Amino acid sequence: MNIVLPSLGDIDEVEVTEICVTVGDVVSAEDTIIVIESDKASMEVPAGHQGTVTELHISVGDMLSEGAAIGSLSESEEATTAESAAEPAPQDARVESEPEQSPNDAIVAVPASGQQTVQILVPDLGDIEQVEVIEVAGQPGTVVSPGDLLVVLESDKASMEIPIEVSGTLLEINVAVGDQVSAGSLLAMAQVEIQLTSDTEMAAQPESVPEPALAGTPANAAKPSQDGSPSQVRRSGNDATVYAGPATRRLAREIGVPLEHVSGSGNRGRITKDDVKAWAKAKLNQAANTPSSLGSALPVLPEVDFAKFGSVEEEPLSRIQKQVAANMHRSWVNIPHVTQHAQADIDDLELFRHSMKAEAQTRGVKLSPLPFIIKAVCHTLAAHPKLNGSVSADGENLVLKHYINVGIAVDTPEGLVVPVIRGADQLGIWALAEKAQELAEKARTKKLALDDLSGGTFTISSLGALGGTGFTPIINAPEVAILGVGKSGVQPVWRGEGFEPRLQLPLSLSYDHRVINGTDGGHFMVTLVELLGDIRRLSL
Ligand code: CAO
Repeated sequence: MNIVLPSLGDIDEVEVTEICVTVGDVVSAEDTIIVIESDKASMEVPAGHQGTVTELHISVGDMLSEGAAIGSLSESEEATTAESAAEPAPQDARVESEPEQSPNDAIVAVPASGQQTVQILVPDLGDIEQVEVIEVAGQPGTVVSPGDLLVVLESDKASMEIPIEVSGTLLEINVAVGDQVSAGSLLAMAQVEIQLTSDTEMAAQPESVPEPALAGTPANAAKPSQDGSPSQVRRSGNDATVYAGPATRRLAREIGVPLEHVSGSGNRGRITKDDVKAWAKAKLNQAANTPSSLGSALPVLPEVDFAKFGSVEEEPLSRIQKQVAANMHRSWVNIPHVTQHAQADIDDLELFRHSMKAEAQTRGVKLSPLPFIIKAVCHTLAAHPKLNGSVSADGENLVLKHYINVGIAVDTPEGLVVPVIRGADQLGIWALAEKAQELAEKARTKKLALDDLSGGTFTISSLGALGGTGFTPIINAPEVAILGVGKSGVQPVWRGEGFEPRLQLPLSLSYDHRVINGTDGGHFMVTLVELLGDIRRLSL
C-alpha cells in the first residue's frame, strides 16, 4: 500500500523536514511518518494505517506536492482499506505553529475605545471541541505587544500557539497548564490602549465571538483562510517560544524534558524527537558522571547483568516491600539523619520483668522488654516534645503535637509494616504489651486497618530479639526521630567500688538534623537511659 501526501489545501509545495520512521518499523495509523513544512505551516503526516514500513521514497529536504509518494506500507490484518490509505483524511495532518505573522490570533473581546480591559478568548478551533493548555507564557503584570506568545494549546491532532494581538499589560491569566478549554473560553484579561479607526475594527465587541481568528487547526489546515492565503499561525519572537511538533511536545512531556532548554537540529531550528531523546540521555550521563561529592544530582546506579557471573533467579518484590523501599529512599534523601548511640542499664528492669512472668501468663500477655521501652519513650517524649514533632510542609515551622502515638516496626513475610499505638502515653505497661502483641499479630496476618497504620508521631524499631549492638534506623517521615533497639547483653559496669556484671540495652536514636540538634538528641537519650535504668521513675 502506498503512503501519499494528503491534501495541502492551497499550499503547492512542502519541504520534508523530518523522517520519523525507517524501513521495517511497525507503525499504527496515527504514528507520524514524516514532518513537512511550507513557508506558512508545518504538519505531521501520519501513516493512516497500521502496518510495516517497506519502502521510503523521500529524504529530508525534498520538496513534495499533494499526492507525492512518500513510501509503502505492508498492511497488517487490522489495517483499513487501501483506498483510504492512499488518501489520508486531511484532518489527520497535524498542524502546528509557524514563524509568520497572522493579522488575527487569539480573539479579543473589546468593550470600547480608550484604556480598556479586554478579554482574550480561545479562537475558533475548527472541528476540535476541546484542547488542553500545555504552556502558559504570560503572567499578570507582563507588558505585552502584538505577537507575544500567550499560551500553547494542544489537541490530539494539533498544537497551536496563541499569541496576543494587542499592546498592553496582562491583568489576569485565567487558565493553567492542564486545563481543558474550548472556543470562546477566557484565556486572560489585559489592560490595553485601543484606538478604533473604523467600524470594521469593531468586529470584536463584548460578548461577541468574531470570525475564526486562529488558523492552523486541522480543519483549517486544508482550507484557505479568508484572504486566500494558506492557513497560518503566528509564532512570537519570544526566546522562550518552542518550535516543535505535537508528537515531539508529547514525548518531551512524557519524559519530563523542558523543551525550552533543547536546541533544535531540524529545519529552521525545529526540535525533533531525536533532539529530545539526546537531551534526556545527556542529562542522565551528566548525572551518572557527576561525583556525588560535587553536586546535588543523584548518581544513577549502573545496571549489572548478574547472570554473567553465575546463575540467578528473580523474586518479585511485594507491594509492601516496594512501598517501604520508596518511603525509605524518600526519607533518606530528604532528611539529614544523625544517629546517636547509648546504653541503658536494664538489669533492674529485667529482674522486675522476670518477676512478673507468672502474672503475664495468667493475663495471656507476653511481657517482653518492649512495652517498658514504649512506656519510657512516652515519658521521654513528654519531656522533650520536639522529638514528637513534624516539620511543616512549607518548612517554616515545627508542628508540636499534643498527643503521642508510637509506631512499632513489625517484620512480616510481606515486608516491614509500622502499626501505631495511638495515645500510647495514656496506656499502662500491661495495656501496651497487649496492644503491641495485637498489632504485631494483625500485621503478620494482614489484618491491619488503615487507621492502625496512620498518625504515628515517633517510631521504635526493635531488633532486640535478634541481636546487634547498634544500627542507624531510617526516620519514618514525617516524624523527626526513630529509636532503634538492639539486643541486651551483660557487660562489666563500674559501680563506684568495682565492676559489676550488668545487663546493658543498646539504643540508637536517629533524628532529623534540620530541626533536632545534637543537644536535643543528647538530652532525649539521657532521660530515656535514666528511666530505663530506674523504672520506678515511670510511675512519677
Ligand atoms: N534484648 C534482648 N532480648 C530481647 C529484646 C532485647 N532488646 N527484645 C526482645 N527480646 C526477647 C524477648 O524477651 C523474647 O524472649 P523471651 O520469650 O525469652 O521473653 C524474644 O526476644 C522475642 O521477642 P519478640 O520478638 O517476640 O517480642 P518483642 O516484643 O521484643 O518484639 C516485635 C515484637 C513486633 C517488635 C518483633 O516481633 C518484630 O517484628 N521485630 C522486628 C522489627 C524490625 O524488623 N525492625 C527493623 C526495622 S528497620 O529495618
